[in-house]
Amino acid sequence: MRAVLQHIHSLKSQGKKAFAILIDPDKVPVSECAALASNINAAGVDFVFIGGSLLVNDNIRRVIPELKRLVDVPVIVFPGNLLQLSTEADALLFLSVISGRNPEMLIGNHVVAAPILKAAGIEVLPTGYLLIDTGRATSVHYMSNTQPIPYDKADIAACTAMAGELLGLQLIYLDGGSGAEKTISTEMVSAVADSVEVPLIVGGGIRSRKQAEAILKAGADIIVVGNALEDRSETSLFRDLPALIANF
Ligand code: 1GP
Repeated sequence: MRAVLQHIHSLKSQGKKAFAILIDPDKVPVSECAALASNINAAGVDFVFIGGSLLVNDNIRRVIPELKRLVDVPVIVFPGNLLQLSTEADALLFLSVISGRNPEMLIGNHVVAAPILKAAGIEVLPTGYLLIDTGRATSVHYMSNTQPIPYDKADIAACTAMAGELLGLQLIYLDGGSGAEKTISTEMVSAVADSVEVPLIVGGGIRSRKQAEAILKAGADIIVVGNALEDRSETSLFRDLPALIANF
């Protein structure tokens, strides 16, 4: 097993939870990477995810190597599409959108990416991505051209995650989409956590310590927060979430 996946497994086997910050590279000019990295290092974030459903400039090419150089934790590409296929990070979420039925998102893009990833030797994290309907269409909903799993259908999410695990995927990511109005329900998180052995990542709409705690208690291994940390009024989350995780 390679380094980042091994680290995720080792945290899980020790009963430790983890906190990933999602960086939208459109919103972080290279000139601001040093300040951001210093916040990340001081706060005790466990992973940096970077990517977006649709990027409107080419910052990602410069931001990934810069953050990799500056932060103390693994930098992991969370690619919204093939144009974000950077091989300069520590690892890349090789996402199959198993909640949907769009063949490009299930396997097509992967065929195109495979030789590039293999040649680069970047650590690839085979991940079953489940998009959940959290009330309104998010960018990933539209851009992936897939139908999300209904909010209250925990059984569909659990069976989908089981199928992903049986297919050999190494991580399951339950996502309500960036900027989701509400988080995924704790019922769904626990149904999925009880159905698979592989580590469970949960994100989308987490804006408070209370929400994060409920999702972790329901069985998430890694929580992902993006939008709330971009909002300067909520920067206390930078302190609160690592503290919550350390005392879990
Ligand atoms: C989105 O799970 C991430 O893919 C994070 O979502 O930006 O709403 O925190 P937020």
